[in-house]
Amino acid sequence: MPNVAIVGATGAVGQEFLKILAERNFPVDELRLLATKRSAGKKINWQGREIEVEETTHQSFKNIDIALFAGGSSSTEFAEAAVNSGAVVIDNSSAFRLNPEVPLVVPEVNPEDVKWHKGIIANPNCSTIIANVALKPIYDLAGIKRIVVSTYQAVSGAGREGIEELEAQIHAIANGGEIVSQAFPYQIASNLIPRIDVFGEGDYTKEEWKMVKETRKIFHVPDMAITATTVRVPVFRSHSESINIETERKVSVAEVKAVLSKAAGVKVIDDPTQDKYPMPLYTSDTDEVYIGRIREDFSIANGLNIWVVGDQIRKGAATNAVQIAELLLKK
Ligand code: 2RA
Repeated sequence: MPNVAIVGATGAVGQEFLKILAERNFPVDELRLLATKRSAGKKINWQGREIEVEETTHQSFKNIDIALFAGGSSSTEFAEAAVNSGAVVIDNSSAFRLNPEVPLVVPEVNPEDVKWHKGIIANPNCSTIIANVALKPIYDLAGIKRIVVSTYQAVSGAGREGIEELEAQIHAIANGGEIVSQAFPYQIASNLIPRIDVFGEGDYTKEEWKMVKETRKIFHVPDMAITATTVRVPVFRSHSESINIETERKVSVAEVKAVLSKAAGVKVIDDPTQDKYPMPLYTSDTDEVYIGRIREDFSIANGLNIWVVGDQIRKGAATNAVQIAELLLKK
């Protein structure tokens, strides 16, 4: 059984790693929990074991086979040390995602890319993973000419701080109190913020470029026509995405529903007569990517509109990383 380390074990994604490793019965011999100095010494119970959180150092990875990095700056600081110690790093930060030497993997889309890793495998951005799981069956069915995606991203994407900030602001609005905004540039309660991460080329944000560039890399289509607008919404967990797709080949809505219904990792909830469609309140804490509102886009010859929702911390981060670890074990 592999020895596993979790770097960033006390954060939102790190905590989810613990839950998912247990739920999926991932075989673990030693589990080493690593975090910043501030969290060192904390005791965490996992599967009947009491494990003390240690400060991450360059020496933390001795005898570790798989190192799950939850994200953030620790990846650039410690991933190389983990690889040099012989571990395979599965990294949830954006540090290595576009590095041509590093596979970027969504197990439902490009599992074969795990095979050529050189020590690091990158876990894609949360909104990219959720979109890509939904796009793959349509890509295989009809080819894709162009994608226009608009996201409605939960505060969990900004980690524990984001979740606590929305909670505090809702409380302040209800009880009268000061609204403090630190995790986000503006008040998020009762608001939408059409800016996630920093602005970059062409006035698109880094989050928008992640969706474009990561999707191209995962699908191995470097010139895929894709554009994105990413928006933070006052929802705790689960990102939602409106995706407009122009397919290469004309397909009926019935055909699309049929392939999506059978696709790995997907659950279709789509019954307008019963008012059924996916919503973030009900998809949180689950691993599937939910798809509904599947309609023809009548404004173009081969157009489709779909509505996609997935738990950002699970399939958008921790579950996808653990699935990559499972592929590694199979390999
Ligand atoms: C967000 N994409 O939602 C980020 C998290 N990886 O902010």
